[in-house]
Amino acid sequence: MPDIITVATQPIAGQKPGTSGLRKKVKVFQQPNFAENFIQSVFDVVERDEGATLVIGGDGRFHNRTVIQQAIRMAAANGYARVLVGQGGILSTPAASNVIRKYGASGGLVLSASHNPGGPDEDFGIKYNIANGGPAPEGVTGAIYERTLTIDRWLSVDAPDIDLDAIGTVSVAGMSVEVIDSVADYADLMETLFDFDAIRKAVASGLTMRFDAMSAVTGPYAREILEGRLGFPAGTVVNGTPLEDFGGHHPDPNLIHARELYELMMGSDAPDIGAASDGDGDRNLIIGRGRFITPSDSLAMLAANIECAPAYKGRLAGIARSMPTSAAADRVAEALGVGCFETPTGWKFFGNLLDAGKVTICGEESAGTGSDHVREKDGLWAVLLWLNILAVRGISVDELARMHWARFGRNYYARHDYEGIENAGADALMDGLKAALATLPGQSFGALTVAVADSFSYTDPVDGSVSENQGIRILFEGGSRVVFRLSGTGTQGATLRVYLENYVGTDGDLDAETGAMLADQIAAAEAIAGITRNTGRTAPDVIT
Ligand code: VG1
Ligand code: CO
Repeated sequence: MPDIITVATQPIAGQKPGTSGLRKKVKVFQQPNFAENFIQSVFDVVERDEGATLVIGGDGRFHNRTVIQQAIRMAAANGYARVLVGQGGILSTPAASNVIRKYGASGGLVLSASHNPGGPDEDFGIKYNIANGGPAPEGVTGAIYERTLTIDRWLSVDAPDIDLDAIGTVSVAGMSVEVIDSVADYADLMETLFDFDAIRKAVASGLTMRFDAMSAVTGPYAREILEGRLGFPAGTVVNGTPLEDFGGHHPDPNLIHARELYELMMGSDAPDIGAASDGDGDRNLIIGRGRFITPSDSLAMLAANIECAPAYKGRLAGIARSMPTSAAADRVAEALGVGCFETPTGWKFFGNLLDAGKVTICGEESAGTGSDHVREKDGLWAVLLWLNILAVRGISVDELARMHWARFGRNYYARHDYEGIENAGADALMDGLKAALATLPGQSFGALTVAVADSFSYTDPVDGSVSENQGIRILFEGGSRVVFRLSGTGTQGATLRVYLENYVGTDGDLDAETGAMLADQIAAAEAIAGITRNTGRTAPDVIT
């Protein structure tokens, strides 16, 4: 046993994990004991055997290396036998999920605040993933939080920082620490899933793309796979070097923060496909030449064409989507005769369904798509599946989208975000909605009449756990809807998300402007929730 140092501490308020781990300003994480309290709380409550392996990696943002060095010392003091850490402290979120699974680790610490900006004055985050490679479910995050309320000491060892940049194995107070190649295992996994030969042939015959890594974690992964293994020319990947502050940008792959990519794709020099990924590599943006694909549509289109990818041929068990994600995927599930599941927001709710073999592909409207190959959403995976489908079918993104809508109809969809609003106003808005639920059915707002209004509650079909209050749903007669929820990933004030959806059948207008198709729903959302009255805002900050 190493000499263990016991450091006295006290509980620190505000360590409740949100939608995806604990996210705070870097300055908050830099307070004495803040990160240590949380990490020790994890080690105190999570399941593991003697001799357990822990995976550690992050998205490379400011403060990543500092926390990794401390976490390694704490792991040694807490009885772990082995730590696997990505070179330079880098592991994308899906790559970390893969490493946990591949090497039989008991879990992992994923250090990321995802699409939130990075740097000394921006955001940092810590998330714990369990042995299946997925985010800890609510039972575990709840136990971690409870522990942060009573913690009185954390454990460490007297050991210097290790060289995170040198691949190889070192000992830290008797615990083995392996610095591993961040990319190789992940790239090998992708090669087992997709028809790389077909994609290589398409590239050789002129398929072009741009991948914007947004100066975040996917740069090295995209270069190795797209330029290295698939033969896209050098320069296909732009902003490919991970920076601690993401070059001062939000590494959020949407039409606002990936504006340059969007403009390229709408212009006359557009390549066949444009794609981007977020801070930690689990989100994806897909834009064809002249055609943006909403994440909800992307899930449906990928599911409908998943047969093109060798690893999925003949084994699509089911499709899961988060509640606010559009119902486009449900129509595909119905047509294919496979299971269809609606979960609360956050990837942790997909884990049980994937483990039980009930679903093969999952997605969220927030640009997350993934499958049972890991237990996280996976940005590059989605891009590669799109490339695989385009290569095998020999069609463009736009053609594929039009064919899809002609067969299934189209779910016009948008999300309006009101960011950094006052907590009091946000709570008043949600409380007002809850209080009005019983009286809404039958009421009309402009052209729309409410059919059903409820607060979404989910019972996990595998373990029976219940998660309540997962968003307010207003379903209108005719099938359109509005959903309201508060974000669980922000670090300042509250963020209100309003999700808008309107389905048009195959005989309707399948190529209209989204804003126009949602005008009635937008007006109804304001009338029902009093957004301006409660938030002081007359327009959303971000529309995706
Ligand atoms: C957001 C998204 C949600 C996603 C979560 C984590 O959560 O809406 O779909 O799972 O971020 O994604 P919220 O609570 O802010 O709406 V990531 O790429 O930030 O790890
Ligand atoms: Co992310």
